[in-house]
Amino acid sequence: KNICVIGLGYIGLPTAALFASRNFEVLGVDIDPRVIETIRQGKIHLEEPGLKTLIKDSLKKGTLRVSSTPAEADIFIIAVPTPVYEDKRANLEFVKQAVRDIIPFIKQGDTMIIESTIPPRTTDDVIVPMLQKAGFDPKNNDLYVAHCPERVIPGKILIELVENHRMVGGVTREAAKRASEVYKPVINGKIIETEAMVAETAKLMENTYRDVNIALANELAKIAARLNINAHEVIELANMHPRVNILEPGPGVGGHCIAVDPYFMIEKAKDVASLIQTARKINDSMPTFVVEKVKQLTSRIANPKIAILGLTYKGNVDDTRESPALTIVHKLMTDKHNYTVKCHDPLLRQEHIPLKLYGLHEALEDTHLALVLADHQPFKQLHPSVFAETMKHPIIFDTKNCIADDPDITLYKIGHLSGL
Ligand code: SAJ
Repeated sequence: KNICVIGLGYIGLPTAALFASRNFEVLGVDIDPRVIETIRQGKIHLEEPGLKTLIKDSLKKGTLRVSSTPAEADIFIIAVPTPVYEDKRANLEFVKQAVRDIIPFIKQGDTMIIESTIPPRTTDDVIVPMLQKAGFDPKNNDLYVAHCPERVIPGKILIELVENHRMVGGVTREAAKRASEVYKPVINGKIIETEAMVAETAKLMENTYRDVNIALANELAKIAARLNINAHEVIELANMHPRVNILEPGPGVGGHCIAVDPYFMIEKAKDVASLIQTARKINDSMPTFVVEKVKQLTSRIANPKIAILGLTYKGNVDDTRESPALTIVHKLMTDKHNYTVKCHDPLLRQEHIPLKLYGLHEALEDTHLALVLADHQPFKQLHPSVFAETMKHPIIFDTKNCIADDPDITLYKIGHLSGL
């Protein structure tokens, strides 16, 4: 069977590669000519373990081709981004454009799958009417339309793409069945057939659940700071209860999913989505909380120098989208206290980020405070002597609970700010 995948980002590219590796004929389409050029050269524009090899092999075998324009296929998979407008409503323009772009190539009996995250009811209320206008009748199965959200975690995409359970939400029962058959040959997890609007909402609630629970951990960190209690120890002990699982506090919630998806729920029922809105506010307040604590920690120092360790939205990824670390760096750089800020991130390359990057020693040298904002593996393995030998006064503020304590350093953690 022929598959046309629209959008070759974090989801579309691994999806195209997976199908191509299982000998489907796959055409990957992206509007960005640089993406197409890079892939044609056997390279990729994003870091993900195992992906480069998979793509190289499929290009060599000829099962994967890439292009700037779609072509006829039996199955169309849309995996384009859904950004948010300034007011946080979903911007569906890329999704709608992808539908418009493939309409000339769709024929009766084809399957069309939307993997992009979209607000509840979008498949039925926005996508289906577009197809009806173009002369199709998906409600009567002349075209099989389904929403099949992805659930993969960056850093483990190729594993989770195969192993995770998958929900396929059809506009009709038959559409769900067809979509489920698309994934069956490549997925080990269960495939559950449902309605499009249930799949849309379930996907959003997964990320909202995580956002709300991280907010709870962050609120605990703030309360613990006020009361001089070690929140990390509280969490460890509370989580020994068989039905409790408090997540980890941190510098805020970043990435393109958890910091964004809850707004898609809010926009559809703002007056009743109060917990979800509060959770967003708490998580968005964390960069300010971190900066306040940095101010307290450096209050006796004139022109404090700060080393930032980690700029990505979480550990072991090269993605800075919605990263709270960037908000924190910006706040520090524009603060009246005249902070000198030197950033280090072993996962980022200079050309990908407008901030100047320093090597670890250069960043730490002569600084008063090291602020850890991502739990990259190399940071977890740092020997405390690295801080002790390079810094003026080795004070470390670890917002990701990843640095080992040691008598040679003064270590503060986001959930354990004793004395502040
Ligand atoms: N974070 C915390 N404390 C925690 C866990 C995470 O502060 O205890 C922060 C992280 O540092 C990061 C943010 O939350 O800034 C999000 O990270 P994440 O690892 O929780 O999730 P993502 O955004 O990388 O991927 C999520 C996943 N969703 C769920 O776990 C419910 C993934 O399975 C989804 O496929 C993905 O969103 C998506 O694309 O929707």
